[in-house]
Amino acid sequence: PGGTILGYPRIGRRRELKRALESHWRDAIDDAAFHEAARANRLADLQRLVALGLRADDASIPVEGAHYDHVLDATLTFGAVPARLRGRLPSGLAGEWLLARGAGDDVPLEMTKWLDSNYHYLVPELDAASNFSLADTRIVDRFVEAGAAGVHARPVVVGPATYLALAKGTGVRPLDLAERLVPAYAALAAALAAAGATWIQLDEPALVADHEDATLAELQDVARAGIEAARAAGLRVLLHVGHGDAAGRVEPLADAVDALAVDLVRGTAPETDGVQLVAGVVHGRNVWRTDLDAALEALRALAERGPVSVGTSTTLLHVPHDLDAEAALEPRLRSWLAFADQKVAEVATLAAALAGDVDEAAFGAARAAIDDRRAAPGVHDGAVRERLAALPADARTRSPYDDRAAQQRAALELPPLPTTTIGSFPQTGDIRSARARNARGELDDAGYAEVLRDEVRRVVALQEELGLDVLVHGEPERNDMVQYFAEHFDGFAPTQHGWVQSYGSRATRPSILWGDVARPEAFTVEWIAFAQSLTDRPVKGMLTGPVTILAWSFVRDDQPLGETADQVALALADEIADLEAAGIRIVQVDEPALRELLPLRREARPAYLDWSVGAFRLATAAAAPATQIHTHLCYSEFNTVVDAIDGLDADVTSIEAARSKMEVVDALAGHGFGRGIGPGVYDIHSPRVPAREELDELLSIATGAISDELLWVNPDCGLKTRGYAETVESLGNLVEAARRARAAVAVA
Ligand code: THG
Ligand code: ZN
Repeated sequence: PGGTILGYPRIGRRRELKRALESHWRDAIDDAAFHEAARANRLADLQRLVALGLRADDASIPVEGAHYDHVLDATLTFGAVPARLRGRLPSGLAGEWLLARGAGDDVPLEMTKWLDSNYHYLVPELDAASNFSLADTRIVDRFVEAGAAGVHARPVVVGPATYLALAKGTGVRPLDLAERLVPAYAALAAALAAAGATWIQLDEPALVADHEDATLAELQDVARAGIEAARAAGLRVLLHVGHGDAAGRVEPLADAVDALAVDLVRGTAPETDGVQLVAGVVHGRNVWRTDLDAALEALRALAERGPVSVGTSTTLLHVPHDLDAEAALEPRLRSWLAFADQKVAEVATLAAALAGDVDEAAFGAARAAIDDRRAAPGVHDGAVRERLAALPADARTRSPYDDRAAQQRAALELPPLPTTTIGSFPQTGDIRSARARNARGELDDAGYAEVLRDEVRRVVALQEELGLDVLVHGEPERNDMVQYFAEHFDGFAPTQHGWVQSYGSRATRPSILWGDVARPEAFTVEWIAFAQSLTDRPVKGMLTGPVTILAWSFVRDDQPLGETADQVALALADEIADLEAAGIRIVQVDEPALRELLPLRREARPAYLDWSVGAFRLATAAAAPATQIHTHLCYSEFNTVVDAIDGLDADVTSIEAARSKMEVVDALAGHGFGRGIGPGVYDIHSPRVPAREELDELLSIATGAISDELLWVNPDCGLKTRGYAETVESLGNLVEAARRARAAVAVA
């Protein structure tokens, strides 16, 4: 093929799929109406891809089109029903939603991040009795559907090695199930071939992650078995290994495949002479316009070695649909950008150029945009750069913890085992609708601010009544914990329609970090100080940390991430200084994405941890010793980053622990973690109210392992997605449990 992409956003240009999903979930539309909406959305995307210049007749266009998640699609396709639901999973959409969302006592499949992205997939749940077959024909049906619309498409499915590598096994090692799984791939391939398919795309990103040598060899064998099964059925196979460097990982498979799609943005071309290479020169993860000159040069060099076609470095699932929807973006910034549709056009332009047909206008425009960006005001801000260059040697160092802790104890006078929450309180329909009315101009700024202040009053009063020790203002003014900061910093631009799927029907609008970052004026102080004026108990200032702000934005690609992170850190340091000046004694700087950006490859981790931990320390080190710095991390895989968490040097760290029954406290104790720690005592991901016995049990595990002076009592995470009824009851139980634990500790 001339040019191709490895995948395309599925949520719809105006989030049509989100609306269809949520309507179906609340029974506002029936199965037929849902299927029709999903079909219309898939066909609109196919037509768009043809209009943008991909060929409709030669399998250049991928078709995937999941309702909720492509890993869930594989689970359903191969009938990998979890043991706990075997024999009673409803058919059709009801079964799909049960796996995705749970119902009653049936919990959903676990959700986790797809590689190093902000996309969450549903984890296959396998056991020794797991069996696989072609149980569902959605992948075949979507190929046929595309054909009826005039597109001879390329079906896409997660390959067997990656499917098993991403799965969770109970009583079985998932990779040991490969011999049972591969025949199901053979059945799928046969069905596709019978329906007229000529190619299949097998996605095997697990091949580029970090593995023991033996495991890597095993993954390669399983990937090969999947490829051979598809070829035996008469299909040609495009093996896609994006999200990192495929060199050194895919060479043993080169003789088995018909084409190999590799990520040339983050990796290098493997030595696979003679194999058709789909060269991923157009970045699938960021939003910057491609340097077409450089890309064409790279393509021509590869073409000397063997057959080459043009591709994206990964699926385009991780970027928004269309830059043309962004009417409010500053035109100069817009000229530097490419969203999914613009990237498809770049692929087409490069494919034509590689074939000898160079569109001088397109190349000229790309060149001009790149030159313009380099020299544009704001991209390099002298004041920001001078400040960073002049940092003193101790800019990342606070005074010793013991000194700080003594000063904080005197300033805060908290009881042992202090209680607090993570920061956000439920975002009620009233708040969301006030924000929407304010955006539409139907509610003026003063009226909107009054709605928000009322909510802060309510949240503070509620926390006092419940008897919490360290209060929060509840964050009603924030749409999103990153976008809100981007909106108040120089160097960032928010988007209007730049939605990117996070999981299921949920999406975020990552902001574009295009220039040097600074904070023109304080923006959280007004809210925190207002909340503090309502109570004598300490109110925490709430900030999002530099690593998380980078992880959940589209970040400039013209300087190392560490430099950008330091700029964000100084902007946050300015905000902390203003909070302190306003009398705030505790500041929390959340880093839920610290783990997410951790490189897949072990050898890249020390450098990452160095800049990420360094940026957090730069943001917080200028705080007075008496100011207590908290941080919050949203995951339980504590072991992988325990040294980094220690390195943050926060006074108090809260962390998810309830779902894993406090497993982390052993890791903490083992590590000798010597600062404040709040392992979450209840899971906020479900509306369940934790019972008294559960809280007592978790707290006794915590008090057994952690010294009384260091232990805090808090939920697992923020309460933004919860309702008020269960929140009040759960927090009431939490405060009671803390009191009982205090009494027990005092006796001991
Ligand atoms: N903010 C950002 N990225 C994130 C999270 C976040 N990534 C990881 C995690 N949290 C993802 N979780 C969610 C949870 C809820 C929603 C999105 C991601 C969500 N989105 C609304 C929706 O799709 O309807 C839109 C919210 C809005 O108006 O901005 O509910 O917290 N950046
Ligand atoms: Zn959290």
